[in-house]
Amino acid sequence: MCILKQIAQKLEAGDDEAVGKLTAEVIAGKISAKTILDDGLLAGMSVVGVKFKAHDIFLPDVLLAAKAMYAGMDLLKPLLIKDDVPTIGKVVLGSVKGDLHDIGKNLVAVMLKGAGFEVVDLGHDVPAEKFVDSAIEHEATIIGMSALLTTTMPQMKTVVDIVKERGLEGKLKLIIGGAPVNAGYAAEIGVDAYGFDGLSAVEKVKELLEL
Ligand code: B1M
Repeated sequence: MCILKQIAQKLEAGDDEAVGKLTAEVIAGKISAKTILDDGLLAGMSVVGVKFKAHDIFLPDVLLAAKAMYAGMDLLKPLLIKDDVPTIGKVVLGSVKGDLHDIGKNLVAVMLKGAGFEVVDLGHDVPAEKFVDSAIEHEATIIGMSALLTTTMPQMKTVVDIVKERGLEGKLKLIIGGAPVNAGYAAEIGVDAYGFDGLSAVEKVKELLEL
């Protein structure tokens, strides 16, 4: 069986040791980091999502899959973030309040860093005020928010409202992403951009900064 398929299957099975070992093997075999990410790790995680929704697997299985995802991602990170890339802008990034999902947000951080952005990673379960306070503190011009739950999406609008209340509209640009959000929702709540994945987040942030 193709080694990328094996990675996907071991991730589904929550076998972090095997995912780490196989990922190291494919890296040595000179397969690109993007291919390993897309066709190995993300392919496995997408099956986990489908099975979880269908109640074929349960929360502990998803937690193990997430651990296995990180075993692979940790090895890919240095390949996706090149050294000595000049900084082209600063982004404050986090998963919104109530949301513990951080794999996608961390991938977006890796892609942004790889493109030369400095990322202030606020982690997950980030209160709305903290996004704005941190942007001011770190003199960042972009706030990036990730949400994976329909119940946490409204937190993004709360950040928009705080930005408006503080008269920071135009000074701070906002980008959102995550499985339940889309361009329509971005327009509805009045953020500046929507990123479908890490690569599109990079493109959108560059557009916002006119780079
Ligand atoms: Co949860 N979970 N989960 N989960 N989980 C989902 C999201 C769910 C869709 C599963 C399902 O039902 N099929 C469902 C949400 C349903 C909904 O709201 N409509 C769900 C649920 C219900 C829950 C709990 C409520 C379960 C429970 O407790 N009963 C609970 C909530 C916890 C909480 O947050 N308060 C929960 C918990 C968990 C774990 C902790 C076990 C674990 C997260 C571990 C972690 O992140 N450290 C987990 C996982 C792993 C998932 C699934 C299976 C996979 C998510 C993932 O990491 N995908 C997920 C199913 C799914 O999404 N299909 C599911 C891989 C990741 C790379 O993709 O995060 O989409 P993603 O990020 C992408 C893009 O969205 C985009 O770029 C990324 C790279 O391509 N992107 C951005 C993301 N953020 C961006 C920001 C940007 C731009 C692009 O700009 C700033």
